Formats: sequence, C-alpha cells, structure tokens
Amino acid sequence: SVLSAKSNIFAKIAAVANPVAEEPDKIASNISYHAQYSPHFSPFKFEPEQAFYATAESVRDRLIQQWNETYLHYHKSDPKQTYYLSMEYLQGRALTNAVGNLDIQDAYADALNKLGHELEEIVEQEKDAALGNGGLGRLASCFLDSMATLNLPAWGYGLRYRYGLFKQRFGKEGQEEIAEDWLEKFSPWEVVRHDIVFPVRFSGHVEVHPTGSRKWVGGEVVQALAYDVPIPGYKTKNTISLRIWEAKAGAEDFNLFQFNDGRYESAAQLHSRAQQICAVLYPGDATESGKLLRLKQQFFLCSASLQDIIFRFKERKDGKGLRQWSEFPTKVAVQLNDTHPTLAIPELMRLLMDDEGLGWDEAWDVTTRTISYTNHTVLPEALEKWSQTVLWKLLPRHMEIIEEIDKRFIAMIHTTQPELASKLSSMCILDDNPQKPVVRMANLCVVSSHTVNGVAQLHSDILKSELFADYVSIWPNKFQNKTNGITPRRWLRFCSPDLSHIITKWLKTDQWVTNLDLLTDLRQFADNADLQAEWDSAKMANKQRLAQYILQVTGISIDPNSLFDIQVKRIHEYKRQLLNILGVVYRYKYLKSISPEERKNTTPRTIMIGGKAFATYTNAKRIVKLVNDVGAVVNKDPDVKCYLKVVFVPNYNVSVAEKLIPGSELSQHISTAGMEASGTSNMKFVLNGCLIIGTLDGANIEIREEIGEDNFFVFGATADEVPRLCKERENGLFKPDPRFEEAKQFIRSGVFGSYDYNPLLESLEGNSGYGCGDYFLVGHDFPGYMDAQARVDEVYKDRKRWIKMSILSTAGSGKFSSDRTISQYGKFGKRSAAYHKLPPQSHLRLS
Ligand code: NBG
Repeated sequence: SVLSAKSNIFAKIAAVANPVAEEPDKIASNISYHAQYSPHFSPFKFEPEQAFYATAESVRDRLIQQWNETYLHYHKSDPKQTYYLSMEYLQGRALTNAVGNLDIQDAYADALNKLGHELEEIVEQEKDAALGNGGLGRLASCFLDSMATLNLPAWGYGLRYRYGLFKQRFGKEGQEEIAEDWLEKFSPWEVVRHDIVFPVRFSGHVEVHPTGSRKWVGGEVVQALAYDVPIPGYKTKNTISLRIWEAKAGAEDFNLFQFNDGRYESAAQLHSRAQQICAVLYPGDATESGKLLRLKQQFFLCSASLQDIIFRFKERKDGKGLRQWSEFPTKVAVQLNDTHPTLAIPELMRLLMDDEGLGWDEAWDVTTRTISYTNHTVLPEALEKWSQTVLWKLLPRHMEIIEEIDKRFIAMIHTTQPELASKLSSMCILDDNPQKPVVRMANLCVVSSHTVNGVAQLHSDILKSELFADYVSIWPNKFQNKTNGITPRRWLRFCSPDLSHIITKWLKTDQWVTNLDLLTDLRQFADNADLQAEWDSAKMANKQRLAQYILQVTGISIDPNSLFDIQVKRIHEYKRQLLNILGVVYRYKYLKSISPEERKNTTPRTIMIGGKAFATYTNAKRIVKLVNDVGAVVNKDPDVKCYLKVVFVPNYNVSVAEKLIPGSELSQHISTAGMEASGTSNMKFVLNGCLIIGTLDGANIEIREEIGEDNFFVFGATADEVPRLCKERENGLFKPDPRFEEAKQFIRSGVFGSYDYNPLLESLEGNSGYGCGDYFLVGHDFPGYMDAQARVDEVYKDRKRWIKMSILSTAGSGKFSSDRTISQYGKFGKRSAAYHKLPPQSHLRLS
C-alpha cells in the first residue's frame, strides 16, 4: 500500500527534487539532463526529434509529481471514483496539451529557444496516439480532459493497442491502409506499472462445488499489465490516469524444451497468442477468428479493469474493517462507452459471486447500482450481437450469468408488467433464433444499468421512442440525455491561440477556458468594427497556415482568399460525403458552362474533404477515390482554377484536425436526419468561428438553437419525414432533381477518369433493394443542399456579414463544452447515486 511507513521516503524525495522550476534556464538544463541521462539515441545529437523526447520527459517529471500527489490525496480521502470503460481513446498528441494545462507553455518555449529550438517545431515531432476510430474515441479523450479539469476522481480504462488506427495512403486503386506504429520508438507519456498485473482467463469450464457454488477454471490465462498515461487538468494539480492494458504471457508459458528442440514457433505459441489480443484496434471481423479476437479484446478490457477496481475498493478500506459490499456503488461508478465493454456486467457479477462469495441478489443489486451505459448509435449494423455459441466457448461462466439475468428479467415482466409479455421476444437479452442464436448486448446493458443515455437530444428522444421504447414504461427515469461536448482547451485555447487572445481581450478575462458559457458575452461586440477586423485577421492567419500545410502534404496550392469549406470525419454513406462531392461535380460543370466574365461573379471555393474508410467498406473507399479523382481533374483545369479547388486531405487524425479547424470558414455536417447520434466535430468548428451547412440531425439541432437560425445554413429532410420519404421512394414516387441527374451523368461520362463508378452511383438509384434505392436520401436532399450552398456563396460576398456570423457562432457555442457534459453526468448521479459528489478538494487548484 502507498501508505506504508516506507513510502514516506517519497514525500522527502518529492520535496527536494522538484524536477522543474518555472525559470527557462532551469527548464533548459532539465531538458539537457534528459537528453544526456535518459538516452534513447546516440550521444550528442539534439535534432528536433531528440529535443522532443527530452522535452516530453522533462514535462513528464512535472506531471508525475502532480500525479502522485493526486493519487495519494484520493487514496486518503477515498471519494467515490468514476471509471470510464472504453475500447477507444483518440488522444492525439500530448505535449502542447500538457504544457498548456500546466500553464508552463511560455517557460518551455523560452527554454527550447535557449537550446536552439522552437516549441512549435518540436511539438510536430510527436506521433498521434490514435487508439480509436472517430467521434466515440475522441469523446472519451475530451471527457478525460474535463474530468481532470473539474477535479474529479476519475479513471479511464482502455487497451494499449500496439498499432492504432491505420495510416491512410493512396495507390492507383485509392486508399491503402498501413499499420500505424505509434510506439515505433516509444511513448514518453506512458508509465508501465510492473506491480499492477491481473490474470484474465478465456475458455475453460465451470466447476460446481458440493455447496452449489460455481467456479470458472481451466482454459487459457493471459496477464494484463497496466500502463498509465497522465491526464493533467487545466490549471489544477488534479492529474488523473488513463490506464491501458497490455496482454502478456509469463516466462512459464515459454516452452524452453520445445525451443531447444528447434520448434521455435510452437515454443512461443502462448506468447504470440497473448500478443494478438492488443495487436490492433478493431481487427477485421469478417472471419470467425476475427470475431473471436474482438470479443477477447472486449473481455480483456472488462476483466482487467474490474479486478483493478475491486482491488482498489478493498485497498482503501483503510483500517475500517472489511467494507460492506453494499457500499461498493457509493465508491464506484462504471460508465460503459457504448456496448463494447458490456461484458463488464457479467464479469462484475462473477467476481462478486464466485470470488467474493456474494449471493445473486446482493451481487445484482451492487452491479445495477454501479453500471451505466451510453448509447452512441441507432444504426442497426452497429448494434452489437455476439454469437451465443462463441460466447459459450470463450466465456462459459459469463454465459450462465447472462442466461440467468435474462431469465429473471423475463420473470419480472410476467409478474409486474404482463402487458409487455408480447414484446418480450425483442426485449429479452438472448435471441434464440435457431439459425443464429445471439446475445443482444444493448439489451443486456439496458436491463443491467441504472442509467442509459443518448448523446444529443434528438438521439436520446429516438432511443426512447424507438430503439428502447418498450423499456421506458418499466423504467421511466432510466433514460437520459447528455448532449456531447468537446474540450475547449485543445479545441480552441491551444489550437487557435490568436483567436483565443482576441476572445480573452474582448471578454477581459480568460475564464472562458473553463467556463465556456462566458463566450455569450461576445455577442454584444458582434457588430463592432474593431473586433471584426481583429477576428478577420486572426482567421486569415489561420487560413494561411492551413494553406501552407495543404501545400506541404498534397502539393496543391490553395488560395487563402477563397472560401475554405471542410468536411472531415470517418467516411460513411450516412455521413454523405457523396452528397458533398456530387455538389462539387455540379459546381464544376456549371463553372465550365458559363463565360469567364460570369465566373468572376462567383464565390471562389476550396473544398477539403478528409477521413478514413474502413478497410473492407467498399462504397466508402469508392467515395474516397471519387474525391481524389475529381480533385485531380478540377485542380488542373485552367478555366476554373481561380474558382474551385478540391482537396482530399490525407490521413485525417486529431493533429490534422487541430490544423484544419482553426482555418475553416464553412464546414459540412450533412448526415441523413436521425442517423448521426450527435457529431462532435460540428462543435469544434463552430467554436472556432466556422459556419455550418447541415441537416437537422444530432447535435446540429442544438447548435442551431444556440447560435441562431440566421447563422446556420440548414437544409434537408427532418428525422420524422425520413420514414415517409423512404416509403414513397419504394413505391416509385420519387422524382430526382435534374441537377442531381446531371452530376451523376457527368461522372459516368468519364470526365474524372476511367474508374468504374457505376456501382457507387447505382446505390443512389432504383427504388429499393440491397445496395440501391438511395437508402440515405442523397437524391431527395440534393436540391435543398444546392440551394443552401447558393445561400452560402451569396453571404460570403458580404465580408462584414460573414465575420459577424462567425463571431456569433463562437459566441453561441458555450453549451458544447465537455465540462458541461461531464457536470451533467455528475448531477444526475446525485439523484441516482451514479456519480460521487465533488469531494472538498479545492486545494487542488493551482491558483
Ligand atoms: C458515434 C456517433 C457520433 C457521436 C459519437 C460520440 C459511434 C458508435 N458513434 O454521432 O456516430 O458524436 O459516437 O458520441 O461511434
């Protein structure tokens, strides 16, 4: 225990060896110290790369000190802890964020200057930690920042994937995926905890004891080893942990006899099996073995994390005698980030019953008061269903528990709500369809959690009225909305320092960084000519920086005086990048058809599209290829080159977003209504004074409410119109707009090369059927989209008006701070006992 007498030594060390003081000279010598005595490279090299690692280690010293103090504080005060379980974290780079949150940015910049380097250049050396896919993973990372900043005692739990989200390259056929080697050298931010190791079992069987108790034995056991990443709060000492697990086999699993016998592969078989678990984020799941591997990853995260949580609960009983298990939910809140960590439910039941000796009722009470679940999608293909057969093989004891939960749920319905009996076939957890029996993970979550939330108002309404409608009458208060948010530190304060300084100057305070609602005070200055001029020049400087970046990564030169129009997100048909590019194609054709004189009256645009397509998602890859092909033709065409540029921004990730968003003027959030649960990049763009063209979907609706209808270019079908429109379409009643037909025809004519785009375009045609019938209503929304784009072009011609709208966008985005989201999760918790109250720890504040 950290409280043993021997550990007092640490207090003494910390007191004398405060690693870095604020003075640049001392920092510079600390950086040099690390370059020399924590060597990772040959001696006497101090190029930007070496400087980055030495700087990061110097900053880490500082973090570790705060981190240990935070840990000790919570260990002593023993507050209720929040545990966020997520298969994904999109942390991105950490250096700018660390020196910014610690408020030592200037001192480090000066120190590096003394050593002949620029901080801005050094931060570019860092690789992104991309242990996630998109919005869901980035949300987890924003939440960590907010929890640390709000002085909450929280932990993130995840997996330490050897290779993160793939690197995107381009070949003849379009996107190619390359393993993303974020640990190629090493990550200076993670700390291995050799003392935190838990066994995780797979397969085996259930042993029944004469007493009737059951125990899971046999099978294969791998070790989960903890790596911790410090998460500093903004201007507070509170530094929490992201604990990511690595899978390891032990020395005893290495068969020395076989190895000496020349059977090298088989000797190391258990080691390589363990390594597979954390090898990659989202291994392909088209094959049975791929599915099994994903399930193993999920269970590995759940089991290791829960063993750790229980260990901490027991460790902190602090001489008060064995804590009652009924107190567990007053000390522990577990939030499931989507259904991926659902196995935490049967695993907690198992640990409580089989290891701790609780009876079913007591274990169930503890579990259901501990767990809550966030749903992030209503798209049917993303709702997880795991094969019962596979689960019985991999987790036999858990399947017994899941069966029992289901049985008791069904019995409860029969006794308390018999009117729901007819709905049970879709409400229950096990789908016993003899062809393919599955476990419905979302149903297991709903039945076992005390709270279920959606991530934007519309999405939460859809959960209540459709996906989980049948459960609402049983548990009317279980279903909540928590509109997503983003951290204003990374997404404004640090990525757009010029705009931040202007905001601080006009608000006469920098408190907005932790109280984003203060941005509304900018409204009163929206017409002020001085503010407008400053705003305009800050945006222009950001656009110029972005233009330079685009030139550097694509070789395409873009004009900072053109309208910068950006759509960046994972490529998915429901997100409708295809609508965007069809609009571009129509614009190109139109520009070609008018005279050079007429062209001068049009608004010059640079359209940037970026995002990764899942490796096996064929239509998504075709869309990526189409954008590239259109760009290749348009950008070379001398007739339009002053009026239109089309750029595919390669390898979109967090650090690319930090460059694009500050330089954006218009961004597209144009999903089919009802399909984008929330969206979070929409929030980042408006926060940076970017206007939105978008549908009434996800958080767009709330953003438009906050910034005002006049400042939002809206178009398209609404969520409640979609079912009727789909019906009409099926009945052959849809008449496409001629502009839509022209755009498709133009692509088919081969203007953009010889690649066969027919299969992609056919998905937009016909009335119904697999891969056609325009399921995402691109054709229906096309004319509305084109009209909205025409409004954009008109408004952009009036620079003053545009800048005013830009200021009002930033001014209206206060609601979308993840600090607000996290506080709301916390507030509801007081009622439901889900989250702790803020413990008295104001001393954690730095200032
Ligand atoms: C995504 C939604 C987004 C939402 C993020 C974060 C999944 C399963 N869902 O709309 O598509 O913003 O979650 O909540 O990744």
